[in-house]
Amino acid sequence: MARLSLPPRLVDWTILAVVGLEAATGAASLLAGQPGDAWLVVLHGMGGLALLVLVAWKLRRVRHRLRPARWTRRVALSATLVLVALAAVGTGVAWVFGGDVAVLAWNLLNVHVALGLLLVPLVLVHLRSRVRRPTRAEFTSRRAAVGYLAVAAFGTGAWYAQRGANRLLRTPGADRRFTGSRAAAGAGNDFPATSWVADDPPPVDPDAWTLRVTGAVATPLELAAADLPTSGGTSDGSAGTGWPSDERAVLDCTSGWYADRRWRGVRVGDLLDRATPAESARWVRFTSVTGYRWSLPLAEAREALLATHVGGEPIAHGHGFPLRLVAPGRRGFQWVKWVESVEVRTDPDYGQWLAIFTSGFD
Ligand SMILES: Nc1nc2c(c(=O)[nH]1)N[C@H]1C(S)=C(S)[C@@H](COP(=O)(O)O)O[C@H]1N2
Ligand SMILES: [Mo]
Repeated sequence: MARLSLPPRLVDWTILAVVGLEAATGAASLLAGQPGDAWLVVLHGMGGLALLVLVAWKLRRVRHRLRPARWTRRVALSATLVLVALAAVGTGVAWVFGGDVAVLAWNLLNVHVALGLLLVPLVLVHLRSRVRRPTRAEFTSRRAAVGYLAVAAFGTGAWYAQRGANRLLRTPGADRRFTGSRAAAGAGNDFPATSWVADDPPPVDPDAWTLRVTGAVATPLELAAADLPTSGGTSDGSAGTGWPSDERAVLDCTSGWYADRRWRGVRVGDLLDRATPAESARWVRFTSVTGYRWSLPLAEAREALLATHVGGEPIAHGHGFPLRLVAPGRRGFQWVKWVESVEVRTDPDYGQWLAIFTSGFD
């Protein structure tokens, strides 16, 4: 492999490009909820494995600088960078093979994300120390072509080898969803209760709680808990109103687990029909008693559920009693719990990206 190496400057620039690719695909994978997004996660895995080759080439070239006698602050930073990069790839690989090590309150996937986030500033600082642009001749050389082929072949080959080994050995990583999440055991309410950051409200008193439907609607609504349908209706909504509705959907948390459940509740479209959205309506925003919120495009929101039940049981407090959003095809962090407000909007809500981090702090 060493003999296939890219020209030195190309190694450096390619490491930079691949770290950028990993950051982008890693971030995007947190939003990936549809099977059509699976390629993002595959590319992320192949890129991470390819990084191993590039780092090996790089280390071969600079290892003489890592002798303790010659350590400067800059070398220490570079050594940290290498360790963080290898740890990021290592935790990713360990996760894929079903590794289950908890570091304080964090699982391997959380640690992987944190290392990945740390890598970006480290690379940027490192970049300031020595940037030399590759020449055109280096780029178009035969050596470059061979080197890139070797990188791509290793990333792809190692990824398929990983998948084969996982299946063959039936590791706990073998039944991952395309997102990388593993099945949470249990039925009904028996799956992890998670908050994105700090949300931890006291139990919602159903007698004091109401659901408001407001915004760009002809008839704003206010429903009490007793007004929510809990039984009757049909599973597919075919018998007219579809109130209440049933749906099987997968709650897939970005911290690496998923729960496949039947949910029962109010189809948002049925709720909106009662309120009559304006012509200009485009978005529907769901807000929790904690201020946590998320919005969906109108057509998608109509298909979502506001669930009162999971697997035949009333939804427990930890999972969002009395009402939680079930947004099939969306990631868990978008499934707002303890919903008290549905607002029909004409424009998107960019502030939601901040609210999911800050809600619960007060
Ligand atoms: N109000 C509110 N809703 C929330 C969250 C939160 O922090 N606050 N966390 C989200 C995240 S990150 C996930 S994965 C799911 C978890 O749902 P569960 O606790 O029922 O498993 O709820 C989502 N809904
Ligand atoms: Mo989550």
